[in-house]
Amino acid sequence: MKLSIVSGLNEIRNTQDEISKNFSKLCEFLKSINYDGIELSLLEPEKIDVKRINEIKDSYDFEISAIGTGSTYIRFGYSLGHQNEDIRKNAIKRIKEYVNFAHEIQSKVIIGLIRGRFNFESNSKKEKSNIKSSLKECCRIAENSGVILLFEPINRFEIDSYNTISESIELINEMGSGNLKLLLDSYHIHLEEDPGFIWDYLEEITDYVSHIHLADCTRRAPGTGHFDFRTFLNIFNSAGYKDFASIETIMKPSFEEVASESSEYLRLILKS
Ligand code: LER
Ligand code: MN
Repeated sequence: MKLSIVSGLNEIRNTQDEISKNFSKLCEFLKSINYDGIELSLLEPEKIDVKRINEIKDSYDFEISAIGTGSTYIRFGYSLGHQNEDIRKNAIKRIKEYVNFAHEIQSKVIIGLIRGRFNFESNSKKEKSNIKSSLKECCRIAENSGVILLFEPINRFEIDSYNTISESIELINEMGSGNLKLLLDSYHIHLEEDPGFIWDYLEEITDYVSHIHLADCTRRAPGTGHFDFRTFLNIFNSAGYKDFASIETIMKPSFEEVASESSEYLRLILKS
């Protein structure tokens, strides 16, 4: 299992030189504390000089584990489940940009918060149907570029549908695309899944999983709360999981401290 952590590049405000310099600094720091890669949360990937990013990541022998897309919903209001067709189309257009970028840097694209939330003009049934038709288009885009999409079940306080793993797997099966895989986030598991059955259930579905997010039950660094990371990660290790586990937490007291402490704690767990 490889280890990464989420960061942004501030591609909206920064110049190409600033983006490259920051990315290079991030790679150098993370490499020095035993990370294998970085997950990038981006708003406009097309603004980034992908050739320079590739050169920097290769010079550190580093990977970009996944691309986060949730800011498209938060900043632009575009979402895959929206009742307005133009807004859905805009979200799909943005996914195309993310997929192009991911193709260039050999990464994967997350389908999480970009599903959106429904408002008073819609309802749960309509939202699900909109998500399904949008996701079908996203799958075709991903298939044409050979990029994996990572569908993330997200807790009910942040999003209205596909909160649980089983609902998400049902959707993945229905989509029938080899390019649509599952992203599991320990924080959402803690909030949504039945603690009595979750470990047995996870053993059954490891083949669907192609990315993992790690945060403790307070959404702080792993090891600061009571989520059982040893049991969780060992299920995937025993199943021969070779993809990334990525730290996605509140970065307090600081990004640097969360990164170092999480790496130390998780490397210890993964060894034992
Ligand atoms: C995104 O990966 C996620 O987990 C959401 O809860 C947004 O933070
Ligand atoms: Mn997540």
